[in-house]
Amino acid sequence: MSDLIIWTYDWVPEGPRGFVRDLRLRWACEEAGLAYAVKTLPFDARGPEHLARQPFGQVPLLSDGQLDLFESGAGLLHLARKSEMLMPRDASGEAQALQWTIAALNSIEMVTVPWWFLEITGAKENCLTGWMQSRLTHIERTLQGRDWLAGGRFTVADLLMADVLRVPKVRAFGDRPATEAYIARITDRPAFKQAHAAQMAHFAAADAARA
Ligand SMILES: N[C@@H](CCC(=O)N[C@@H](CS)C(=O)NCC(=O)O)C(=O)O
Repeated sequence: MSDLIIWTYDWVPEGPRGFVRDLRLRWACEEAGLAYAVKTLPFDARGPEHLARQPFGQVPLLSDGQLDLFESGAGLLHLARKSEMLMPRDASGEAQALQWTIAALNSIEMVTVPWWFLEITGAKENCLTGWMQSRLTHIERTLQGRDWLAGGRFTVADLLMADVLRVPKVRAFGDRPATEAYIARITDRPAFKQAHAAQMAHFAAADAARA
């Protein structure tokens, strides 16, 4: 029995299924061959117990024995310390993987999430479009020259960057062939498919339990 527990919601509406961020942690465990269990927190009633463990009432959480971690990025880096599969052990490869992991969160997702949120809320003019376009253009140029972001091979940074970029509205925005090939290649990995299928099955079972 593993000490790793990934916490997600007991149920979510259809829209976010396949994109709830517990998938990042499931995917990393699958890549690294780390055993894990999945447990749930109520989606509808986020009480003090949830808030004590995740100050924003969100998921995912990662438990490792006595350690409880929130923020999917923190969870990924914790898992990466357990497996060279996710993070190179040489100083340069590790530094590059850390750099690109933070870039995925702080230079790309920081723009893409508010952008698509404005899109789905039907804002007449999305004032973040120019900013996002600029970031995506820079990523496209970066990916034109390489298959991977760090250390010349797949790392946790690619897992996270691909997960950030695969959001349908972002993916459909503009014509960025290198980025599209990157997302397609990375989400074709068996570990992604396993994690994705497991999340979809989890929420389908939740529907059945509610019915
Ligand atoms: N920065 C957080 C974001 C977590 C997040 O947005 N979680 C979503 C599910 S993917 C959530 O719990 N949404 C419900 C809410 O914000 O109330 C992380 O990466 O863990």
